[in-house]
Amino acid sequence: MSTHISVPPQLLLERVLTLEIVRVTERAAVSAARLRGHGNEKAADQAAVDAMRRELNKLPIEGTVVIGEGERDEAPMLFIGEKVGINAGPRVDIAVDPLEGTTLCAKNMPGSIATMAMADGGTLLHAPDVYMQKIAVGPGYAKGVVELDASPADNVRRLAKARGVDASAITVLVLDRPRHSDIINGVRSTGAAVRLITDGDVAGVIHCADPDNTGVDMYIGTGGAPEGVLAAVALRCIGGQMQCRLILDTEETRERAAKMGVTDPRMIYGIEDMAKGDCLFAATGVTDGSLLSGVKFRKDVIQTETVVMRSVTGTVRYIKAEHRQLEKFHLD
Ligand code: VTB
Repeated sequence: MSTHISVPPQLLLERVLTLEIVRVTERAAVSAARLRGHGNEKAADQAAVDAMRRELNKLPIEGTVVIGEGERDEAPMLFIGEKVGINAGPRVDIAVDPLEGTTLCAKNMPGSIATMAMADGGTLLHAPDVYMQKIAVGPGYAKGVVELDASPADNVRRLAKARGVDASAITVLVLDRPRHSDIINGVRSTGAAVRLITDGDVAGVIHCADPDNTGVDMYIGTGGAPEGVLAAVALRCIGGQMQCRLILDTEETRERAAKMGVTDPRMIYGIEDMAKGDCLFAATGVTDGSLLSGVKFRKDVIQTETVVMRSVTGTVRYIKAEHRQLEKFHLD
């Protein structure tokens, strides 16, 4: 396919595509938001996936989905390996979570987002859809200030010391799951606070990057690996530290991971192991949340709020958009 684009591919990824990926997450968010509170997770997710795929296929990229809705057999769209874009332009890796927090959206609870990342081709970790242990803190600490294999109590103390505060001044964000009871008890044993979330650990990790405004100093727990890679891209742009390990506790998961190039099943991944090239990250609020406002349907306007980040400069932009050509959105 021919293209009239004469912008050098590198510049495209660095700058021009920044706004393009905003369009993608905006459209996915609007589509999902129409189904907010309808109690139907699948329908909301499908709407976001359809919209995201449609928009991705308009972009001047040769894109490959490396983090997607799942592996080909179980995901009809935006599956890992799917090619997206107009097949002209820079070769890029795409990571998507068209509706992060499907349950939050279905129940119309705070914190669901439409999110994606784009990176130089071959630079994102190809993670299978398995669980991943994660720990994350924001920028400004010495490398290794907290560690995945240290105990939660130890990590709280180390972080408190680095901040020059008492452990009781630290808040740790944790997914509310029975599997995290030891983490929760360990954190609380130091006097630190736990903030529990029911879903949405991409936004959860991002909260750590701005503790003064979010009140969250650290994220600890086991969530999805795809969400881990997306969060790593965001922290790559804004700064911070993350350590993660895939949970490959069965022959089947180890085989799936091996097929994607994972040679050491016990490897601890830092941010640069998950996102080693230049990258972009965007997320649009679906329901209202502490990071982003949700989609608002007004009489003649649809309003969205998106955060978009670039690793090259570390620029973080919050884009509040008012969409007036509503007929375009009736496709969704
Ligand atoms: C997290 C969270 C997601 O899955 O990754 C979580 O960020 C982990 O899995 O929003 P379990 O729900 O199985 O514990 C989600 O909640 C999405 O399902």
